[in-house]
Amino acid sequence: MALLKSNKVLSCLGNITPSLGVLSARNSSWWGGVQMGPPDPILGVSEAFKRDTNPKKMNLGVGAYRDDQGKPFVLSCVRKAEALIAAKQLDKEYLPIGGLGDFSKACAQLALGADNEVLKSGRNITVQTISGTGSLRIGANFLSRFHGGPRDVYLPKPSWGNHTPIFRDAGMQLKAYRYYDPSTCGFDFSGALEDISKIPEQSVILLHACAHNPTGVDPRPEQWKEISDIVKKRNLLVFFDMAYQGFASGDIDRDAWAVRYFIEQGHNILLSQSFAKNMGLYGERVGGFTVVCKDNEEAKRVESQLKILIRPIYSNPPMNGARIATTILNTPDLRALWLEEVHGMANRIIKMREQLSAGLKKHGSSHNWQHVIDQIGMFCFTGLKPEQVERLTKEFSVYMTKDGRISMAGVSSGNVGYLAEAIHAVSK
Ligand code: KET
Repeated sequence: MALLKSNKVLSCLGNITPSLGVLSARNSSWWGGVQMGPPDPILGVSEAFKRDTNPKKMNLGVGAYRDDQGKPFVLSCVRKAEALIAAKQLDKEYLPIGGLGDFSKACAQLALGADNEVLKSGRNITVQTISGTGSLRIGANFLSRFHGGPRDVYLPKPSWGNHTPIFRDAGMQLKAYRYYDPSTCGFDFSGALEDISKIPEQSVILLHACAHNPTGVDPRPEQWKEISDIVKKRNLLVFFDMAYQGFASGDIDRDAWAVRYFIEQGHNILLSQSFAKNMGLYGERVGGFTVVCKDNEEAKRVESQLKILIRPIYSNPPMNGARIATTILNTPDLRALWLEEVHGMANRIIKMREQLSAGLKKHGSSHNWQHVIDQIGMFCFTGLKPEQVERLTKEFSVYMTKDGRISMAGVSSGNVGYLAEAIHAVSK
């Protein structure tokens, strides 16, 4: 009886037409002024790729490593570290604001070298961050709040597309220095030196530590030395972005050379690190942010402010990826396996560069594609024009960023021939 009654009540309520007041509240809009924004220049490419039904489609947009079957690649050292961690049945308590202490230590050692004077004297502060992007943003926020010099950040031209919004959203102003010379598809050394020598003192300069994105062009050691001299003369604050340690040469230490050289030369740098690429931990979001300070006392003060900055943004970072990276870095067998695997990934990309260039020749391309081989790291800055990129996508389902960058990490023995044919077709 009671059930019947309540059912009746419910059906009654269902028949009630909402009053005008309710209707208008529902139909009125808070967000009428919000305009449709454009898709992200890099991650938007992956979205478009997913919608394409062509079985030959290739995603050469985002810099994410694929194996030679074109499949996402989880490193064996990662699988093994995960098994070790699972067996420990660890808790899921909050990490400290600055993240897992063992991770931060291992992360700084990896970049600076374990015997670096900076680490021995404790004049660095390294915090665990939400991958490289989170690290850059924490750094940008820190600059915005505490850097006494000009609010200008000088980026290489071109730079990773996300650098601009990261610093801009943190309240910094973006400027640029010449970096890439389209006529040689190489480093514009004299242009860079000339521009850097005119940067107002105490400004911030962003340098890609290795495997420059998107150009794949790095300064040589003797060029880095001159850059360091000029940067010192201008008294600039250096922010290194190291998202590809190991991907340039296949050797972790060689790829950290510029960072270590600058520190040796007395630059108290800021450093962003990412383990997305070199450990394949993309979605785990593992990174580090380091400030090299004058001394340990300064490092302590900076640390206190980094914590104050991080706490209201995300409170503290996630633990899983940091545990994986720490286990790999601190377990000798796994670390050795990791170094081998990094080498393997870098080598596979080099092979693809050679095959792509050979394929273009085979198809009779009359252009000089030497830069496909010469450029390093994950990307090739092809020099293709936006119209050619558009044709590659429309006619061949080859997805890449509009600036002509292709992620070589997405090329495999199975599709390199098709890519060469497609590039030749739109560039002949
Ligand atoms: N710095 C550089 C130079 C960089 O290329 C990336 C990622 C990052 C930092 C940050 O990566 P994270 O996953 O936050 O650690 N670049 C690739 C992915 C992306 O755009 O998000 C890319 O250029 O394809």
